[in-house]
Amino acid sequence: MMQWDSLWLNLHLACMDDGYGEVRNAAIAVKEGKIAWLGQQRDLPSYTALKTHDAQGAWMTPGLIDCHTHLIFAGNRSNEFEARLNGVAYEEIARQGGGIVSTVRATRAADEAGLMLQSLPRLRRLMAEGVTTVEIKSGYGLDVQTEARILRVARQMQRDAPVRIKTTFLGAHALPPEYAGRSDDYIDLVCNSMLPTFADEGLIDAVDVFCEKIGFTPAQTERVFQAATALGLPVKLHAEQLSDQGGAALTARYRGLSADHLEYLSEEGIAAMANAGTVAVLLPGAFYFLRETKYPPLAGLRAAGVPIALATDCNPGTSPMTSLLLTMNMACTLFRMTPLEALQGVTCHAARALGIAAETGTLAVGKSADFALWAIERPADLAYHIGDNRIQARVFAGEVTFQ
Ligand code: DI6
Ligand code: FE
Repeated sequence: MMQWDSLWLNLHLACMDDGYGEVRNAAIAVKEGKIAWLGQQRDLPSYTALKTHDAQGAWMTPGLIDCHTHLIFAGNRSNEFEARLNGVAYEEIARQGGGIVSTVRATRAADEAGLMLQSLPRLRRLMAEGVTTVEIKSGYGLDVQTEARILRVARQMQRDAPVRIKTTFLGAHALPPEYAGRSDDYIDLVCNSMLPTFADEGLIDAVDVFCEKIGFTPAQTERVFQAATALGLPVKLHAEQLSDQGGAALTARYRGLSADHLEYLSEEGIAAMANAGTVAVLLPGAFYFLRETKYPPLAGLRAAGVPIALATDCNPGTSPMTSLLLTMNMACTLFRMTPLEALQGVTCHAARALGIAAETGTLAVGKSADFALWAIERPADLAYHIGDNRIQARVFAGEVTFQ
């Protein structure tokens, strides 16, 4: 006799383990926060369950995973958005102290409570769309105390809310004003002070760099990667967003978890990622908001078998969005990904991009009972609808967070 904590009946599963991994007329059981059984309802063994839910024909997917966000920051940059649309050039905005630096200034001025107050609503909007895991990067502090504050707020969010938060240190996001003209000195601070201090406090799950002409060079990126590797931390990279810096190939050399953006990714970069198992994270929100015209090489990534993940890239400058469902529609509409690829991109492939594929990202016995239930006719509906959230219930580690 199986003894379960909860059982979900009368539903269809998209397990996402092999394509959609559809199981129709299914049931799924939970014990101690993990999936204990799943299959066709007619094959249920004899059981007892403390709680039984009738899903009334809903579809169930793994909880969605947003594997690339900068969602902890203060202030916003709608003023720049309006100025640009009134004809003010980027350069003029930057000269007036706009851009990343203006968000850095606002974030440095906010305390932990202020950052939590401004950032928690963004996390909750993601969770309202069935997101059960969120990656949150630092990168708007650019000094020891503020970078630490962002990472501590991220850890606090996981303690306060029913969600899995993976933190990524992105101290090498931009050059802080006080280091103008001294980028190597700032990389020294990142490698010799920030990284060991934050790793020692257990604040970091992965390390990222913005490798770009307007960011940091491949050589500086490699210095950060070496420091991260010495601390046993995995790496990922903002790579080939605006130009080909060879960042994806560098990340593959360090067997990095993911290379992200990739509009300017080369054939060599694709091959290197395929060989290393590095996940391609595409960010259609930034592509759309910047009105980018260079598309990431989807056909090449597909042909090489590189896993493709998707994320909101939630940030105030280039992707002020908190909808992973809209991200899926953008990936299909703008990048021509299929609905299946889009759903893989926010479940199984996103889990790989965070190094947590053993824990979540598919519906499988032994994995965390992270689910989302949807009032849809087929899994493709999730990428098809625009601004029409069909969620019926969200479950994290077996606990129903809303239904
Ligand atoms: N790439 C981006 O698009 C964002 N950061 C990055 O590395 C921009 C962040 C901002 O403008 O605030
Ligand atoms: Fe980003």
